[in-house]
Amino acid sequence: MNKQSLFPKESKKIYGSDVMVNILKQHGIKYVACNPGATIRGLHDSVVNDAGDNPLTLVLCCHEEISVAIAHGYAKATGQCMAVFIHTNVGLQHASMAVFNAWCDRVPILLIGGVGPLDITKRRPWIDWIHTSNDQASVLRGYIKWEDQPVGLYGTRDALYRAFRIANTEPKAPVYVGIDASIQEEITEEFIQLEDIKWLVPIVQPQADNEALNQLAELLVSAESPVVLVDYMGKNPDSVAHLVALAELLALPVIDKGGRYNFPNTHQLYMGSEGKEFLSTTDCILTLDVQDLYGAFGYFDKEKNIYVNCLNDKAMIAHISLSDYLISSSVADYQKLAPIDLPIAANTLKAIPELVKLCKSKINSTISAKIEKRLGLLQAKHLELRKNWLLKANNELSKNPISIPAMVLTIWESIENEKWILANGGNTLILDWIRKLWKLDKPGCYLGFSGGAGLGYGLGASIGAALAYKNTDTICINLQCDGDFLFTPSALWTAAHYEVPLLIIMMNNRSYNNTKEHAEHIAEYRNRPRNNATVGSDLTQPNVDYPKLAESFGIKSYETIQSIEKIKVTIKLALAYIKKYKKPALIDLIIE
Ligand SMILES: Cc1ncc(C[n+]2csc(CCOP(=O)(O)OP(=O)(O)O)c2C)c(N)n1
Ligand SMILES: [Mg+2]
Repeated sequence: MNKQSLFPKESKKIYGSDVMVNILKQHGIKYVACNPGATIRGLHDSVVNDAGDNPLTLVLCCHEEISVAIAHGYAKATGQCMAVFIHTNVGLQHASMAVFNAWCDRVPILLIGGVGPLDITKRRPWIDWIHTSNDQASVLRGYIKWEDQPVGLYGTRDALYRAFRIANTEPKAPVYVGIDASIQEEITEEFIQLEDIKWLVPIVQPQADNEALNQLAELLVSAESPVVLVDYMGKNPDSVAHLVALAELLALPVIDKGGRYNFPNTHQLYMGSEGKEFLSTTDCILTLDVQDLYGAFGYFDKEKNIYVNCLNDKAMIAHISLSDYLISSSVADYQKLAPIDLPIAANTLKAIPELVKLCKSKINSTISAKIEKRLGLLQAKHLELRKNWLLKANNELSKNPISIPAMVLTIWESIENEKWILANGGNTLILDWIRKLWKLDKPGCYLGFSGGAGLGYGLGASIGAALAYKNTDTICINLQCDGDFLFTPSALWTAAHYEVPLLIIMMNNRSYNNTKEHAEHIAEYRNRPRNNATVGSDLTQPNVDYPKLAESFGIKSYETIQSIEKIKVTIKLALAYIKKYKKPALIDLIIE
């Protein structure tokens, strides 16, 4: 990078925020989402007046929660960090919910906050006093990986380099740097060294201990009915091929909790997300980046309101993860403590190929015969599972209102020959059916869930993913729950303005259905009328007119769909529109 290209051509003077923006560009950052404000006006000016190479695109958002959700979705779609500029204490409070989601989902985001000015002689009366907080980052402290509020431009330079490295070192997570408005606006007398590429070298990831991996290989090879449980391993998409190799080598059934795309669901060793019968009979479980390990060993019985553990006592458990390297003492997303016989701290991307090598070296003819026999049984099991899932969905095709399995199947049949990725899958039930019925066989085709289950995620995250696919022929699909949507409907403006290739299909049950289910359950338990469960959970009177709302933001929409027959034809029209005009579209679908 040469010095000339770093700063606006017309301007002879270089400002603090020019240096900051160039540091972002050095890291390959392309987009910065923001809702503007006085404490980030220096940064704002440096972005929009950048006459150098590869200027950043400012993605204007109508709420900071949307800015952060966009960065969240973008990071999952690309594996790259986005930056978000956040206007002081007020913007940070709006951003915090979405930062929480990104934290729980272990997604890197570079959050840059405007601060102050801390020097009271530089403050405007009233507003700069209200908008200056001591310890501003305290709003986020429980769910970011690192924070800094540097003093001076040199300190800010170091903080940004460090922030980027920390956010992108596994386990990845959001980081926050609060930058005094006056540092952004000061003229730099000296040129600040930017060319030291040693600051940009990526970290070498930790490999597992050799002895522990060898022990694990021994366990897996000698086991009678070993099982793999996987959840977030696919955060490194290259690890999927390694898991496929391991599973095929040993005929391991794979139970996929779906935090990311981990394993092709069409593979004969894919066994869905529950695997009750495998857990109850296995003698050895390998768990890979599973977030809720204890929860994954069983299921929650809604009727009885209890967790049922399916794991048999004799199973040896080995877990490969770096999760203990990033723990918050305030968010209990580390989950209930689970029993582990062989905990291995390592990056699964590096550990699994090494494990494959070790297992290969231990297979003899007796073990080969055992594996062969197991494979036959597992193939049959996989086919049976898929047949039953499809049967259930087909049996529901005539249901009215449209059922979730039937809807998921019909949407699949409408897009299977298109180039698509699933940017957001609504809620956990819809996602579960997607994993049962869609063909998910390429890394990147499925981006998981919100992480923190904080509503307001879907639309922003989908726009972030769709930004990554702008100017391509891939269409991002968002199965968008109505309740989640109503937290951040103004994200439609950003989708329209930046013309992202996004198909939004409203999962419109005119309800906080999850809330209604809780209300019904508790009423039943207390012997009270179930009918009142709709009070405080139904989103009716008035019904929201989503097509009209979308049109008002300049987004193409279609007549609300009430019957399953209309789904395919409407999706076809919407896809043709998105391909032709390279703009988003919305379909409103009434479901159960
Ligand atoms: C920020 C936030 N507020 C409240 C909740 C509690 N909550 C969980 S699910 C849910 C209803 C979600 O409704 P919708 O998105 O329409 O999905 P549905 O249950 O109808 O499928 C609510 C209110 C939450 N998870 N996050
Ligand atoms: Mg709903």
